[in-house]
Amino acid sequence: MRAKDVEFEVTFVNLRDKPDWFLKVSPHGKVPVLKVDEEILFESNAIAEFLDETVPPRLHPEDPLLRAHNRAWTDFVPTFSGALNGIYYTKTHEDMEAGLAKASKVLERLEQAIAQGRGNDGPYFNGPKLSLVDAAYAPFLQRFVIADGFLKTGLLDEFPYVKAWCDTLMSNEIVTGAVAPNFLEEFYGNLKRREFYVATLIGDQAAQAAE
Ligand SMILES: N[C@@H](CCC(=O)N[C@@H](CS)C(=O)NCC(=O)O)C(=O)O
Repeated sequence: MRAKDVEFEVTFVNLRDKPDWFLKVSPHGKVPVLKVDEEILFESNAIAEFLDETVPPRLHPEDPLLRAHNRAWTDFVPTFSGALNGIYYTKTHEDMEAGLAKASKVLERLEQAIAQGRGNDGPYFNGPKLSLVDAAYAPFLQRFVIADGFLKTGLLDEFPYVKAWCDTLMSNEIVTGAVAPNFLEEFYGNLKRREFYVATLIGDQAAQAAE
């Protein structure tokens, strides 16, 4: 919606204390949901595709074959996000290292997709413009980059195409500004509450600066 410059209202939901109105409208009790007049849509991809069909400019490629490729890579997002989360949603340094090894294999597949399958020079997945597949990956990269600022795994340095793509996404305010105003505070708070290893590296100064 930010990329399409459409007027909208956003309500951020505390997922640790889901309000009743939210539980009534969200079939799985998950975010995001989109209310269009009286109609409720859920599931990120369904919402994104609906918006793309109804609000210009088109963010999916016009070419059906390319669009199918993009959708296939968007379907890979749960594997990708699981791999990245598997690095910093860990309780010990050893588990973090194990997560890192698994994530490398997943990132290698994405690296190949960008290096060989993408068929353009970037900097976004489909070339010069942000598209839906970019928007699908960006939130997970954004969170990983923050966590990796503390873990300093250097993982992305091993995958130059993914790294360049990530840098492009993270320098686009349309992408990075889509989070709640207290996002950092919540993000650090979540890591600390769940006693993840990375939380031990987040100094009080960084946590306070986020508040
Ligand atoms: N496949 C869904 C996944 C949605 C999802 O897992 N949302 C998480 C936050 S990213 C959530 O709401 N979790 C709360 C819960 O499961 O209680 C989508 O893409 O919309």
